Amino acid sequence: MNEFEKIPGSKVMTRRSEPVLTCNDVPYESNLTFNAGITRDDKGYVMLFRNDYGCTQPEWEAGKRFKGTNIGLARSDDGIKWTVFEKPVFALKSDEFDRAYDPRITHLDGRYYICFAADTKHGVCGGICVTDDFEHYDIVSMSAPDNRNMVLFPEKIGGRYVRLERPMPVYSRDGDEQFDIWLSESPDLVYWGKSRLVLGCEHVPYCNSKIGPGAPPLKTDKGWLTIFHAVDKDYTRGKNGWEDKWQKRYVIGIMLLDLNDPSKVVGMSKKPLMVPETDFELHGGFRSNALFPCGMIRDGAGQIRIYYSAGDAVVCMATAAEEDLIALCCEEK
Ligand code: BMA
Repeated sequence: MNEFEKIPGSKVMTRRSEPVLTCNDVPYESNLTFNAGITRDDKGYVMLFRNDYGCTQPEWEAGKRFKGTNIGLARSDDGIKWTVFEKPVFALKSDEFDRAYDPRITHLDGRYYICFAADTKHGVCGGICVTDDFEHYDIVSMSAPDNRNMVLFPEKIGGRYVRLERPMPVYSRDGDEQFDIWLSESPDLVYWGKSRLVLGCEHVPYCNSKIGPGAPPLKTDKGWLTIFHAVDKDYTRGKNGWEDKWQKRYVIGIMLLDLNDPSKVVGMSKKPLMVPETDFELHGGFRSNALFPCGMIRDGAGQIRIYYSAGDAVVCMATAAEEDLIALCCEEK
């Protein structure tokens, strides 16, 4: 059964009752399929997903680790039933780069840009690459470390390309992983600057740690509709997932950013949009209790689809009416 069902606690979201992608759908080595970027082209829905491979839960608990991470490609006619291509399409492995992960896709100027995180020998960088066919990828830019969770806006604003990003200031910011959402601009997608704060994690009432941008924002009359993840840490939490302890909970938040200056928040829901509630969100993942959104698109019938990962293990989908999401951001300024 993979039917829509209303889950109590989410005011406006309707989840699918089963994940839309799991490692069982992947024709190559795969253990965790998650953090998927979504777009549409003239052939249908396109998904790029993170694939961690080479380790099972019992092996992990016995001390083994993953062999690696690559990025897989899947296509779908309806955005629900996905067919995974025979081979992964992207990986970064060199003397300096360990892996690329968490792809977010933006259709911009007729091309597909993918923001990704890159683990390097010298820190975590935010990368941007471009593709026209989802087979060949050229790297356009790479940030200095530590930075990740980048998303590109789907058009220039004020004559410049704009991205949201999440630097990780460990030296200068009090507290335990107090990381915020920032914005930078670029004339050419290569050189980035004019960086400024968008949202401090202390301004999110249900968060006591870091936040980060989720999916490329959607333009609406009321502003850029923007989702993000927010983390709360609770040191009484014990094992929930593969690791000995997993004390974080990742929830999804939503806000509206100013159309002309998206560094300004014009409205934000003071409650999370989604929290882990279903069985597959609460149990059985690599890091259970974690919702991590990387895709948000319109379905063409007034509904917005949010693609999110549950437990760093599977890709899931939930929908809401666009007007309900906007109202949530506006009603609780
Ligand atoms: C974040 C990133 C994501 C991951 C999430 C939950 O910090 O590492 O890739 O999905 O944590 O574990």
